[in-house]
Amino acid sequence: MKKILASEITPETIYQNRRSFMKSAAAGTASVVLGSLFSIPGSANTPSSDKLTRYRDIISYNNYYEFGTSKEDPSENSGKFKTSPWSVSIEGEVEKAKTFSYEQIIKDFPSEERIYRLRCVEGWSMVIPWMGFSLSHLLKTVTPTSKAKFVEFISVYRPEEMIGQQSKILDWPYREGLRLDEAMHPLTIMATGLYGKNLPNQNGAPIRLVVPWKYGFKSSKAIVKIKLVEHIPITSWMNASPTEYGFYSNVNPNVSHPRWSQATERRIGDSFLDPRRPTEMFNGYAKEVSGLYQGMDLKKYY
Ligand SMILES: Nc1nc2c(c(=O)[nH]1)N[C@H]1C(S)=C(S)[C@@H](COP(=O)(O)O)O[C@H]1N2
Ligand SMILES: [Mo]
Repeated sequence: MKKILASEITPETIYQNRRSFMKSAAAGTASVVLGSLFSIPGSANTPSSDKLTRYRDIISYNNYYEFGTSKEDPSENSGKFKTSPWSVSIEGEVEKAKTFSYEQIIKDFPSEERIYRLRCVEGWSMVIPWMGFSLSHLLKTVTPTSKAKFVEFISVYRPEEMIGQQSKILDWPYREGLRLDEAMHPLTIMATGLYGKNLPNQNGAPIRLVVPWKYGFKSSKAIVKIKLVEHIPITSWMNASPTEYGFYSNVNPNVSHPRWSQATERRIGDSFLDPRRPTEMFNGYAKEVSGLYQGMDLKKYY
């Protein structure tokens, strides 16, 4: 047998081996399990048959302004960030506000694999095997009131540990928002890991949002508070540049950003000789989510 060098054992190798093992172990009895776990469209696979982005690219090419504005800053500056203890409070227009410890979340809401493409408005994309669970499960436990129309996501504010928060590049803490029905959609997840491991700090540890049909910036990292509200929230990006960033931010090849075309994208890991790939409407989830925007002018509500 060929000896495998330690340097050849990448997270991808381990992950792929474990996946094929789980698949064969499940093959006999799993129709029930698979039926329930993977019944959500797109939950088991990306809409296209895209190759997974390499682990080392996913953890070294990041946007996370709390740790600096260039792509390598988050991996270089987030090593000392403390993700334990951690808790997430859910409050606002709810019957019973709650604060969950990270451990409680892991126990109450089992994570499953979701392979989603993350497309940044800057024009690049990755294919990431997330571990996570539908946000709707978490929101149902607090029972939103009839006034709850939007959900606000507030990331951690800790300038002593987050060097980027020492300057006013954004109005800290980072804030994002969704309409309640978008937040309740089964494709919207709270992610706790990737490649079968806990989230690295630079990818939003210990827990982040992932909304696969919206641009990457809607997927907030290091969330500490989720607030259900009656009125449309102002997000950090809208506040920084209202002409460039709207509330909806759905992936849409037909509506361009003032600085970057949204018609095509460069897949991270491709060579610069490879052609850019066409961007898909709603990042490939048109079938699942276009109903949420029936009758809306998506050029106006960008
Ligand atoms: N708290 C916080 N969340 C954030 C950001 C950020 O600066 N701060 N950047 C966003 C942007 S612009 C993108 S493209 C994605 C990148 O996620 P990734 O680094 O895991 O690929 O995170 C989003 N979430
Ligand atoms: Mo982004």
